[in-house]
Amino acid sequence: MELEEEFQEAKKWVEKSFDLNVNGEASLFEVNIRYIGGLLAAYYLTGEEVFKSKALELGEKLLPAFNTPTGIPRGVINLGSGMSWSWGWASAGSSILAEFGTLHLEFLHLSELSGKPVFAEKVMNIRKVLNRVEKPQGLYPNFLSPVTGNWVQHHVSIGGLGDSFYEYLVKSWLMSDKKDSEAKKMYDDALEAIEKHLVKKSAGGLTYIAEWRGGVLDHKMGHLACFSGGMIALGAEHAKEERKQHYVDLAAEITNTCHESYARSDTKLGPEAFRFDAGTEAMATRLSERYYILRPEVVESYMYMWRLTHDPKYRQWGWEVVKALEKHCRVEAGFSGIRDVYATTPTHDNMQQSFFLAETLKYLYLLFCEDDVLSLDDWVFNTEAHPLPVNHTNFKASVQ
Ligand code: DMJ
Repeated sequence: MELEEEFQEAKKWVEKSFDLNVNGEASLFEVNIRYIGGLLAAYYLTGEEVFKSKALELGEKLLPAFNTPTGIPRGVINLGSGMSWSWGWASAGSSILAEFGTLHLEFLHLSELSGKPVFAEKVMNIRKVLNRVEKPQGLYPNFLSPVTGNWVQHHVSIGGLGDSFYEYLVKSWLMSDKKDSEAKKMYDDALEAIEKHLVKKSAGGLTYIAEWRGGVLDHKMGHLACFSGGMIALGAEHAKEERKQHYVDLAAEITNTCHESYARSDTKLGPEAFRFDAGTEAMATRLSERYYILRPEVVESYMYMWRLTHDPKYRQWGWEVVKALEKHCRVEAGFSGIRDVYATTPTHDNMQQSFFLAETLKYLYLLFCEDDVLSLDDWVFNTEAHPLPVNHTNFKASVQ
């Protein structure tokens, strides 16, 4: 993006001020996707050693979280002391699917770059535990005990708490240059179960993915779940010939539903969650779900759909978002989330989340670029949109 000066400034900060021994509560998942993912991408895009060494140093600091009876990591870590524990709010000391299931891409790169198999071993073990445990109707619940390796609750969601686990299955396969067939099979099987049990069509013809609570459906879709249009589009190209068109259509339908959640608001930005019950379609019904915190998932799906189909509507939809962000979220110091997408003059939450730069703006930029800018043949985006290279050469060693 030619932001040379900003890059030099950030590099200097990483060199001099990035404190890896900070004492306090850090999320293993967030440290991995935001910091390690960001450092790895910066290394691969520039070749500057400082990013590689910081990523490896940080990776080592996460390893104590895996010292559990099953090897499923706990969610919280103190980088200074190496102590780790489970989130207080997660039932019965459980670990979260989207958290321990979203380490694979980065950890394989840490092994590649360091020559140390330990990182790859940790994530391959997670996969082993997941393959061993019985899955209700083929679905993956969101909470697993790191002590017993069993599910703690039967809540299934492709939105928050589940989301990027599924994304990392298909991306693990793509990042391995399509050699990691185990990841592909897990993805295919999971998607089949999701389609069978969670994908629904509203009376108004909108396709959505519901949540599952021990067999009972909650007809709600979170903004977070809107990444799934892009994920299914990404996988569609590589599906069996007879299923390809089906998945392209499903991806397009889900992306269209997410666009509707934006189009039906006054601000043209979408709510945190929208529902399909009691006559409601693609709108938030609860006051507490009306906010927009600059999340990327909808434009992320526009970007993948654009690259897959080149249908100009995805660029038009992306442009609607650009205009809405300018109108409602731009503030003096940057961009802010808003409290109610249905308000004519929404109030700001005074927060610019880091994923706004890492993801929302990056996906918008890529939506309007040529396809060879970070080509999907050569790069996979981690769940924070940090690009990691596809391993076209010697991946085999690290996935066995
Ligand atoms: C990001 O931090 C990541 O995409 C994560 O996987 C879930 N969503 C947030 C942004 O909404």
